[in-house]
Amino acid sequence: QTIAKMLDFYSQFNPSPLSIKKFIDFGLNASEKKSFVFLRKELPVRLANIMKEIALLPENLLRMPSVIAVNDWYMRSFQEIMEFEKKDPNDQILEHFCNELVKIRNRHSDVVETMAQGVLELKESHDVDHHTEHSIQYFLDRFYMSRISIRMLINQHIHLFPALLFGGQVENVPGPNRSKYIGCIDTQCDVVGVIRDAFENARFLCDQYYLASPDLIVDVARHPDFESDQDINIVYVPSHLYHILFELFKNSMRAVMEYHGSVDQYPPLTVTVAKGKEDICLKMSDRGGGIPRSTTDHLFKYMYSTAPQPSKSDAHTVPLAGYGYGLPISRLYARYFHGDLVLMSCEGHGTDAVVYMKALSNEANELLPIFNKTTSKFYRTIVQTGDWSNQATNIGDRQMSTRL
Ligand code: W6P
Repeated sequence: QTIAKMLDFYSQFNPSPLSIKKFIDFGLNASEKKSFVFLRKELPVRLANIMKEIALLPENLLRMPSVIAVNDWYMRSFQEIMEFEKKDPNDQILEHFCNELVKIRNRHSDVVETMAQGVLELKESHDVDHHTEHSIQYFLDRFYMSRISIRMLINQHIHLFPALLFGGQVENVPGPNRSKYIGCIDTQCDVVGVIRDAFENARFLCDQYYLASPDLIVDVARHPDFESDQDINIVYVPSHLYHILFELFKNSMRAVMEYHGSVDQYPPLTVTVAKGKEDICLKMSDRGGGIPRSTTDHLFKYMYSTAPQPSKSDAHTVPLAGYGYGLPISRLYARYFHGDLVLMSCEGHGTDAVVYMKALSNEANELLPIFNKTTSKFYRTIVQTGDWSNQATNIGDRQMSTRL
């Protein structure tokens, strides 16, 4: 069986999205054997789906050394999981599987930076037209989302069934010692705690660079009928939430510090936390002068933010690094379990960033890219010409009005 044949085979299946609730049920009830049998099919399906899409990238991007490297990692990982296709799940195989997953996860740890490097290589060697830029945006959103999901599956298996630690399950102990974690899901995730944690770490960088930083005010919105002083706990992956908030805090702090210059007091950042029936919302507000409405959308564009990075040796000059891939990837983390990240700015005043999460764990389903005919059509179709007067693609119209 050639690898190309296996890729064709597994890419015919759609990935099976799991909800947070399913992850938890699985973590509480499923045996290692069951997890193994699920993953040896689901991982190749998710890998093959996205590998088919890599193959559709613009040719000149596919030829960039960094993109070739990333593609090789995927090939190798796919092949390694194929080795388990027909294996009988005895203890030795299960342990070997776990070790292979750790290997695969580590192999792919620098994928985001390496793909960004590939886009840079393309920019430096070619003129990137509108359509290519559009394809790359579309691809990277899907590619990074696929990666988030694959890492989630791998992490759950590794955490639930650690191969070498005490030969088995440490998380699944019943009774009072039972952890509130199921894999990387915290069943009582203290939202305000994660907010303060992300704030403190961003503040550390801010203080280093600006020698000052804004304060934080956390405001827990409460329904008047529920006067209880309870913390807001949710079922979520704290590392994902932390990633999003750390990124937002860095952006807000930089805006506040740059906008106000040297003053004694900086306006604080405020985070409002609200828990409704359907959504949990975190609204982070800064008074950092805002950004023009016309640039809001650009902040989520990979090509817009792909500027050559300052070398790592002068790290102290980029503590609150620019809009790298931070915002687009944070939005993917929010969307991964059907939440969202929205920016609303008032130029001349400040910016609100709202993070939405699903309040119900059975509605927090993975949002996954699937590869099908529509996908391949997307990469071949040229960008539609707009039919509103404001669209720059209407070259003919514009010339007409200039002449009049
Ligand atoms: C700004 C720009 C920005 C991006 C993301 C989050 C907060 C902020 N504030 O001025």
